[in-house]
Amino acid sequence: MVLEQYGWDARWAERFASEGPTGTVPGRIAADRGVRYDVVVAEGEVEATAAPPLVRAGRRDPLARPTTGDFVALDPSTRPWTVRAMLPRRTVLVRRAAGSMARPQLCGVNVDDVLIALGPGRDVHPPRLERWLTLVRDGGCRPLVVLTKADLLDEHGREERRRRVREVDPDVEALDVSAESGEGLETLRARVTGRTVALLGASGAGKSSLVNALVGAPVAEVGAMRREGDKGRHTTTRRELFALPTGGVLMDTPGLRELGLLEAEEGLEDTFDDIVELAAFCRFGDCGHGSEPGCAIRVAMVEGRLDAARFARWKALREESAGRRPVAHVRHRSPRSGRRRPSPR
Ligand SMILES: Nc1nc2c(ncn2[C@@H]2O[C@H](COP(=O)(O)OP(=O)(O)O)[C@@H](O)[C@H]2O)c(=O)[nH]1
Ligand SMILES: [Mg+2]
Ligand SMILES: [Zn+2]
Repeated sequence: MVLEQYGWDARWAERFASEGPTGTVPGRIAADRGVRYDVVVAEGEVEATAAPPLVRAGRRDPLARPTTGDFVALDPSTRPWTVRAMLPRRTVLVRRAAGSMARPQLCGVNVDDVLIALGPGRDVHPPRLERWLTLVRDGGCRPLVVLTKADLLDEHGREERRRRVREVDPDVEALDVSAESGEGLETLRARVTGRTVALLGASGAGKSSLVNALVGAPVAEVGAMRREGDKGRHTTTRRELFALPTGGVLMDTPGLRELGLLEAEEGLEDTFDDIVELAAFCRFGDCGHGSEPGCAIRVAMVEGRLDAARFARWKALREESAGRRPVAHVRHRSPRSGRRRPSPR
């Protein structure tokens, strides 16, 4: 049965038997396109829309709206099929944005494990890792730290990276992997068999490479950074749930991708607080820290109080997040959801 490849198990079957309305069949939402859903059912994949009561519930409370990863009860007699009910979620990954935007954003549901991808170098950033671990555990999911690009590190480098992770959390599971050499992939595949997993990590950490290695096909673009205008380009054709050939389900939703990026962005000011402090002394509030007169950062570099390489890293990271700013703006215009989707009326 196809649905079994998408995480259906005895516990879900039991839930469905007791809560599924008469005349419905079970399914799992594989892609959320706003008004329409792609749903995996026993026979394959169908298109469906939510029944009006579910749509209304979702308007009142965005977290109540069925989305990718949800197990649902469907009426197969309508065209498209109708999502009549949603089975209670096992886990809920929610991003609570800091500041004025109080509305929590639903990032992923029914995810068992979250793979936190950390690359070599400065990617093990303690405050950020701590935030991610908290977020994952608060959602009811299990974190698994995936130390990517292991082929780039010698034994000393690997031990150092593991040590940095242990310092944040001595008990979290951590695994060295390399999409390049294949190291650790068998262990990872075995570990995620029978589970629904999602990936979290900063851009460049090696998530897409890992997705492709796990799925066994180039479903994710490697080395691709989202830029202004990219958003939504693929949303009409993209799958968001992948059945892994070795068992297990991989979830890759825009909400999850955004979660990693935004969290990484917020961590930026913690890491580079010295630079942020200096920038406050620049003459112009919008100083680009180039040739502007009265630039406190340039003066600090000239006087040797600020390492030029460190400044360059900060600048690169900031430009990276600037490329993603439109995402944040969309969130403002449409606080009910992080995605640009047609309003469900
Ligand atoms: N050496 C090495 N490079 C890798 C590995 N995985 C990814 N990369 C490289 O790291 C860069 C970012 O990878 P990508 O998968 O796009 O990261 P993402 O931004 O997290 O999705 C690309 O240039 C990849 O080729 C790996 O296991 N080993
Ligand atoms: Mg990627
Ligand atoms: Zn400046």
